[in-house]
Amino acid sequence: MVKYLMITAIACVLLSCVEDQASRAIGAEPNADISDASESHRAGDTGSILDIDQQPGGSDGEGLADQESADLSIDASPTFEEAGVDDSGSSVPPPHDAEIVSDTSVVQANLTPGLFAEYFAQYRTPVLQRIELAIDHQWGEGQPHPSVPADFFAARWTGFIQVPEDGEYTFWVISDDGVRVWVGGQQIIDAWRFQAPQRYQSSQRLARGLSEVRVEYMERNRGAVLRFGWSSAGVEARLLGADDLLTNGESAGLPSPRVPYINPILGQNCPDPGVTHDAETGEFYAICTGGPFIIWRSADLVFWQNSGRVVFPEGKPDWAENGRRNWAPEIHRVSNRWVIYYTTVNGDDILSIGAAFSDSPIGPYQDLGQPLVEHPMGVIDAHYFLDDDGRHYLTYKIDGNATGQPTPILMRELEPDGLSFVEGSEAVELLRNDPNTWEGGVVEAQWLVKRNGQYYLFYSGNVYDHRYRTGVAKAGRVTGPYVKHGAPILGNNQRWVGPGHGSIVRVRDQDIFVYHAWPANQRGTHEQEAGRHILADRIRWDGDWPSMSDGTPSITQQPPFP
Ligand SMILES: [Ca+2]
Repeated sequence: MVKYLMITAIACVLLSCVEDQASRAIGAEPNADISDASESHRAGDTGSILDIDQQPGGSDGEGLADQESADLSIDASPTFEEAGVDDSGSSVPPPHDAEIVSDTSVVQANLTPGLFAEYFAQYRTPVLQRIELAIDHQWGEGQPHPSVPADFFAARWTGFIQVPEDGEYTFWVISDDGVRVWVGGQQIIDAWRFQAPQRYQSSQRLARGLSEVRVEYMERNRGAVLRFGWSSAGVEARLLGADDLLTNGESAGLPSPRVPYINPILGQNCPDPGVTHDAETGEFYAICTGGPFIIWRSADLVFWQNSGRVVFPEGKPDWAENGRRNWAPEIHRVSNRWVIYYTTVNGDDILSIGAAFSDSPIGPYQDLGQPLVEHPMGVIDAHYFLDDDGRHYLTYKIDGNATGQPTPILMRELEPDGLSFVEGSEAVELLRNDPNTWEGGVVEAQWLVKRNGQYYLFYSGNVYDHRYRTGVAKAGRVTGPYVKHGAPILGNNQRWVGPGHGSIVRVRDQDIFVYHAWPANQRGTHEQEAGRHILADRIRWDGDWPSMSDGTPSITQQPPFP
């Protein structure tokens, strides 16, 4: 954190050199570091920002909704100043309206021209804070600053507008992608969506003096534009600039803006995702079929990064055959540890279930040292379930379809450590495929939850290509009997096919189904080379059965997760 803040501060310093306006912008003593800063970066830093004669970027392909707006003359020359960020980050509370209205002159003494700008990488991580004298950004496909990525970032500007006289003012923005604006504590523009450049405006009666302003912005990818201006009977339409805007030079201390997401959440091959949420840290973890089981991590369930850790850095455990089949791992919090259940082949080359445990979700993992479940027909797709009476269970599928046999899904009670079965316990059959239905020769990839007093067993059926689907069955007791919903609850659409093999991730009171699906090709079958990407959709519990989106993977922007 400290290192990051230092980098940020230096970056701001570099910008502050550009227009030689440090004294103009910052009333407080300039930081000694400012004058010492190298100027070597400044041309690159500002080249795109100051290029104000460009038309707002058309890289999203649709151009401006209102071309007139691009012809507005611009008086304010945007410049950027060191924000004087302290080591504590953005913890300073915003000033109160009461202080401003009651004695404008006193407060103004502590204010400087411009707005306080904060940028968030991946909509979440603060990467840059600085004062900007105007919001006049035509970033195109470039980065706002070397510390800010070109795509998938958000920004917020806060401060005050100097209203010259009582009257009605029209505020306008041109934005690609989303924007929302508050003036005087009221939201006046709400265009919080991914979009090509659009112009929005809204009128507001304001009293002479200072009025609080907040602008929030989000960029997905491709072109990026944000310009913010106003007009009134006495103010010609123009950008809001240094004569209009004031800031106390401090962060508003608000959390990063939360933004919608669009599937996929991981646009690369990562089949059979086993996903979990660490309620203590708020982090999410995912592992997929294949290889040594790479452990992915995410702060928001939408942006994922390779943690750099794998479950099997040394290769397979000794009991396993050195085949390539490492399948369908799941990661679970089991009592006080993390346990990964996985499928591989035993010494007789028969699919078997193993387990490995760790004190940390990213390992290192210690293998149990022997198979946890074996079966002559092979056994795959282990899934752990903790019932609300404190009993632990493992469910798994007998891999009968490999030899034309049925595929019963069984369940057996585990000891609390999740690494052995309760003595005397027996496996109970929960579900079996019906070859005369959409399931064909397979049910598998089960995930069990208890909601509203009922047990719901999500599962996948049929061949794991474009024929794959997600179904659900329910029971009043954990051991069944389970009654099937019948039709799949998640099927194909023109963008995604074969949705299934998901995990249910519960965040606060929201269940989210995180699953894989193939990108569809033009024939409506799966795009083999693209692999199975990870998607996420909310589960609704508003009927007798759970449902998701329109019964197929969502393809439009979805609200942020809780
Ligand atoms: Ca864009």
